[in-house]
Amino acid sequence: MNADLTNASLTYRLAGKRVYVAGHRGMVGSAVVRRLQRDGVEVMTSSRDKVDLRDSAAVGAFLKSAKPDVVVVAAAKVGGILANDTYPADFLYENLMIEANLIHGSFVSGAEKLLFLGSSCIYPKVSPQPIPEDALLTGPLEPTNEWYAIAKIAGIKLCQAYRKQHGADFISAMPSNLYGPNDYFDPEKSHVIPALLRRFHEAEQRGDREVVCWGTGTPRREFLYVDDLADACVFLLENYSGYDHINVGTGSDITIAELSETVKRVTGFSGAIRWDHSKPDGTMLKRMDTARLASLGWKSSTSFEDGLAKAYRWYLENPVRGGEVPAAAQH
Ligand code: GFB
Repeated sequence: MNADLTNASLTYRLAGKRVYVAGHRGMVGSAVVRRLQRDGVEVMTSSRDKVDLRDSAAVGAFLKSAKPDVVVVAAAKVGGILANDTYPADFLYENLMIEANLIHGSFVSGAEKLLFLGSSCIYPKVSPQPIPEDALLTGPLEPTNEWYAIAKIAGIKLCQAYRKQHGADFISAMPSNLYGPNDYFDPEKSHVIPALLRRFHEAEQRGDREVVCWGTGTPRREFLYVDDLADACVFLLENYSGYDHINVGTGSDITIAELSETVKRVTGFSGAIRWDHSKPDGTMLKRMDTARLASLGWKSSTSFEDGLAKAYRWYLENPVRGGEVPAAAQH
């Protein structure tokens, strides 16, 4: 195993390895599975009814018998700003359990490599823009998502601890706000893109005169298409072995008001937009510094217009999934 505590690049090939993707039914996990299968890599998954990822004995037994070479931790309890704020115990407890079980179990079962996925919400509420990796733990978190953020910070620290104590080649990547196929299109609990695609689409279908969006519309967000993240995951597994987590984003952001206008155009809604100021804005700025990943040799390739059109097409073609509660799914 690689015990490097600096940030080393390396060449590790996934070809011929057995890769376990935890959270394969979710948006991120399913994109990682698609990406690996495209390359002919052997992918393993576990079904929720057989292996509850919150159960350490079940996860330990599964990993001991499956013995994957590589593990991708794309499983998590996820949701948008209101879900995070409403269910703090679920977001903290479930995410701590899932990641601790998978990271420890992977170490015990002898995995050669592990990739843990977090979120840009790990950074302080007020951070330099764009946010560099070393802004972590330099200030207070955004209150609406501090529970999820604390769990994700613990996941980064677990990877670093297993590297430091045991020489395990466990790495972490922090994506910006994600969207794409297999997202969770719930009007209340989901993230802003699926929520707005659904709300504007349904309003257009009913012929409504207005659509309500949350907050003031002034916060800025950086949106990354999930297939680009999956590509970055493969890139990092093959080219990075280091102690520090790595930001994954596009390097550009837009206001929520601009996003709403774009969703309005894409869905063909012709009415007005009203802002509900009783709903939280969350953090105002969240664009990440992606220089470290760029210096390793990766950048995103899907334009926002293309990605949004693909996400909307997926929603139209998968109406049932639209309101379903997701299984363990990473966002
Ligand atoms: O996507 P979202 O829930 O995530 O909200 P966060 C982004 C912004 O969109 C906020 C506004 O300013 C919301 O007020 N917004 C407008 C809406 N209309 C809507 C709507 O209908 N639904 C939603 N959901 N938002 C999450 C964290 O924060 O980011 C998670 O809570 C995770 O922990 C995720 O890290 C990536 O960017 O505010």
